[in-house]
Amino acid sequence: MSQLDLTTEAARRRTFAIISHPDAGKTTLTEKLLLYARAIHLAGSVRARKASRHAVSDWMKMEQERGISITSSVLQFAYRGSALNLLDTPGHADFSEDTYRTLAAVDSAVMLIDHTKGVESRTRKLFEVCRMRMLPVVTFMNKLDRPGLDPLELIDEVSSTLNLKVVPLNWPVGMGRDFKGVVDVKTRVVTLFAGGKHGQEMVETRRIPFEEAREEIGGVLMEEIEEQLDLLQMAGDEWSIEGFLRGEISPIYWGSAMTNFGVEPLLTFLAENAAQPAPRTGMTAQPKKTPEAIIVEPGDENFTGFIFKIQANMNPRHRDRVAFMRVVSGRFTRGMDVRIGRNAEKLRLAKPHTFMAQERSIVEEAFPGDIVGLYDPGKLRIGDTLSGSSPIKFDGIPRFAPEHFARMVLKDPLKRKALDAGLTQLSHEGVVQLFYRPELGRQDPYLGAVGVLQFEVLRERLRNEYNVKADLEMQPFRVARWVGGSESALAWLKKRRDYTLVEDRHERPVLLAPSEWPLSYAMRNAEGLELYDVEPL
Ligand SMILES: Nc1nc2c(ncn2[C@@H]2O[C@H](COP(=O)(O)OP(=O)(O)OP(=O)(O)O)[C@@H](O)[C@H]2O)c(=O)[nH]1
Ligand SMILES: [Mg+2]
Repeated sequence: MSQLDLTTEAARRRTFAIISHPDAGKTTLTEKLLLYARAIHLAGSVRARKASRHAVSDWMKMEQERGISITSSVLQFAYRGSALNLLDTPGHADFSEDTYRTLAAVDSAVMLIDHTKGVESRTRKLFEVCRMRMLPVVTFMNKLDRPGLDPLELIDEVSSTLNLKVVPLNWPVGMGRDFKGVVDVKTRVVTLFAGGKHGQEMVETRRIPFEEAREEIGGVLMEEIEEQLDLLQMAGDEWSIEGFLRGEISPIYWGSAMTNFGVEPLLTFLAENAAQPAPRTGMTAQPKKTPEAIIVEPGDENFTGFIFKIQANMNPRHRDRVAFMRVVSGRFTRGMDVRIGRNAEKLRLAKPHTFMAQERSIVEEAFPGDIVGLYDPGKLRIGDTLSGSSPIKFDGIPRFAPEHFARMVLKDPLKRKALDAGLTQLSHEGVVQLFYRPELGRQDPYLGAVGVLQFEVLRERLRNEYNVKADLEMQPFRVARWVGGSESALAWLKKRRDYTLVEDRHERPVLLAPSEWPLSYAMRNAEGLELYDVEPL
């Protein structure tokens, strides 16, 4: 393949995640974007999840029963000449680790705001992660089919709580039962919506000039809108695509994922303007050579990618393990040999595939920005870098310190082996983190989670997938810190009986404590002690 083809293919890619507080409508919107890209024919209402048709991206049994998203799912589709990779993320705080990892794999984010509620707490946290990574963020005000906040006040709230410049690119015509359409802020062309079979099918749209809409819809509403648009023009921030791509300005679209009103303008914006694949920084990782800092560009000929998520048993009929890889540079081809940066081991990528929720199809090739599923023979870890030539390591994906701890108590002692296998596998997926007690070796580890629901997922999956019934025994710890710094500080901690020291998956010391207090005591008394709340990479 020529350099030109590679660059063209990379430039077509748009890889983005949808983020928000729980229940703002991410999964519903995901489905509607697919509907409008004609990747599915009929949308299954998320609300009717308990019935037979489930939302395409909520495939796990628990997700379907509870109607919430637990893990991120990947969907790939084409629209207007662009190749889109969409990642639907869980909003629930207990699964935020999964969302943080997903944000490491995308180039833009769509932030959903329920306009009846404004900026909610999880949205704020997730936006901060986007800002840390300087991701461009598109805002979608959702649920306009219900009465909500005054649009001008709402954009003010977004701007001030997130400390972000926002620029509406369209504007709602009415809301609630009177939500009739949207006006393009620049051209003032009004798009009116009708029909749509309660969101199952695309809506009928009609585009008319502002003046015509004034006659049709009624003077009062259109006059109010005209005033708002004039006000925006005078007092609002100016739109700039460069500012958006730098993560400084967020464009705002309005609509209803449920009724499909306003979904198409958002999709068009994403296909045309969402960020193209970005370069990535890392280090060379050739054995016995001094590592050097590198920047890998999407157009670099050598294939590179990294693993941001591992999921076992996606298909209950095959006990398989899938690693989700984001392509960073070069052209990926089926069956190619790569090296893992962590240990320079060689790996053949035999059966790569793309996703449409649980539907998968084999891919022959993939380009920068694409998300590819790899069959993992148990050799890959979250954060691993793969390279087509000499091994390299991209900057890793951090793990956050857990805040809840438990151990598993087996009901049937003969299932010990199955339990160990399940725990190891599920921890590689990031379902929970394992902490080993040095005196017990690899047996009976402590389990750590950022949110308690992670434990429920663990127990459920152990039962369904490993046929292991076990009870959780909660542990009194609330804080975990990775221990670094001087040897003498570590020795100080080890000598004192009142500190619980365990080991993480890489045999690194981790301190567990019931509160922050013992940590500050240790910091004051153990010279040279360093404690980290994000895993050292
Ligand atoms: N009225 C109205 N309801 C909506 C709209 N979009 C989504 N909903 C409803 O809001 C609820 C939550 O929708 P989901 O799409 O599951 O929300 P989510 O953000 O994916 O939720 P989590 O993944 O659990 O964080 C469902 O009952 C949807 O039917 C909308 O535009 N209007
Ligand atoms: Mg969801």
